[in-house]
Amino acid sequence: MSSKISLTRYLVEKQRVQGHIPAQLRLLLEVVARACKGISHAVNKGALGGVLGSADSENVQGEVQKKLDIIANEVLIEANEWGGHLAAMASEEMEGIYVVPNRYPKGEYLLLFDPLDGSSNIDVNVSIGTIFSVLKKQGDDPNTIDPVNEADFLQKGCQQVAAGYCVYGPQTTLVLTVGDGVSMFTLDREQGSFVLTQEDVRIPEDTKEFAINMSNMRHWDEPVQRYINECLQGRDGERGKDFNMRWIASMVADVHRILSRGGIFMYPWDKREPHKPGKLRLMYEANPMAWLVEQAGGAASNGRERILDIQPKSLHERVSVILGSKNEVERVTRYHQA
Ligand code: AHM
Ligand code: MG
Repeated sequence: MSSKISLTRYLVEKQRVQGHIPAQLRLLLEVVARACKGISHAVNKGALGGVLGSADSENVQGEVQKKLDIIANEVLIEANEWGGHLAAMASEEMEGIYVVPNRYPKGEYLLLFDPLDGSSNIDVNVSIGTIFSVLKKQGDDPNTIDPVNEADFLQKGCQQVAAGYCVYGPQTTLVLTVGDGVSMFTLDREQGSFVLTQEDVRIPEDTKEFAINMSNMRHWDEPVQRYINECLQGRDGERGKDFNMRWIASMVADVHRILSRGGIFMYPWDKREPHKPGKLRLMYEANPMAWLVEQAGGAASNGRERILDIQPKSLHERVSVILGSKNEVERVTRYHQA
């Protein structure tokens, strides 16, 4: 790339030259990126900033919150509530939706996020991230008609208008789609801005790398057992090739690797908590990642249907997730239909 393109310029061009996004959405994405920059600085400081460790509280899912979960949630809310581009927000860390206070102007967008994904990695200095999804409030003018409520959020993933994540790893990288491919931006700390470092990201259709928490193997359903067993048999088995395995326990970091060099990621339903469809959350984890992966030529399924086609019934709904290189995801889906 001859001259550096900042995220701001990239978005302005998407709005002005290509007409792909409205001004309000451009503003929203810039604000989310600014918030991610703030979270990245906090993550970077670690123990020096007093941000490590538990917060002695639980979120709506009954999970113990880390200090950084709460800090990241606050950074995202404070950055986004006053700009006039949003009607409301929803987060993994908040039970109900957060309606933009009446003292601020309201917009037509809805923002969902997992403020700090991979929380178990915070204190051990392993990559973590922020995942976000943007929907448009359906129907009427948000300034005059019905107040926003949870039902406005319950839209299928295929209705997202923007989605992305920011991974806080050796580099801080923001990955974004507005429905015309996937672009990556690396944070230039000296300049304080995200710089475009990869456009038109593509996931290879085939792979020899899988990501799953193997310690749960005995709890999986038969189709997932079958797929992983075949991978483990390597060149001596059905697949005729050796597979490699990676599991970072931060979905953001695992998906980032898959967008960078291919692979398949799975967090399937398992028998530990049979009443839950999976561990990961549909609306602010699976949907944005599924759209990014599809936009990069991959596939995303719950084993039975395309993730982006699932009609959400509640904000914190969980889902089984299988995503990544297309041919592998289709194979696992076939095994579920057998
Ligand atoms: P979190 O949002 O509370 O951090 O939980 C989601 C994370 C994913 O990032 C990751 O894929 C998974 O949980 C790891 O779970 P496990 O520790 O069961 O392997
Ligand atoms: Mg998460």
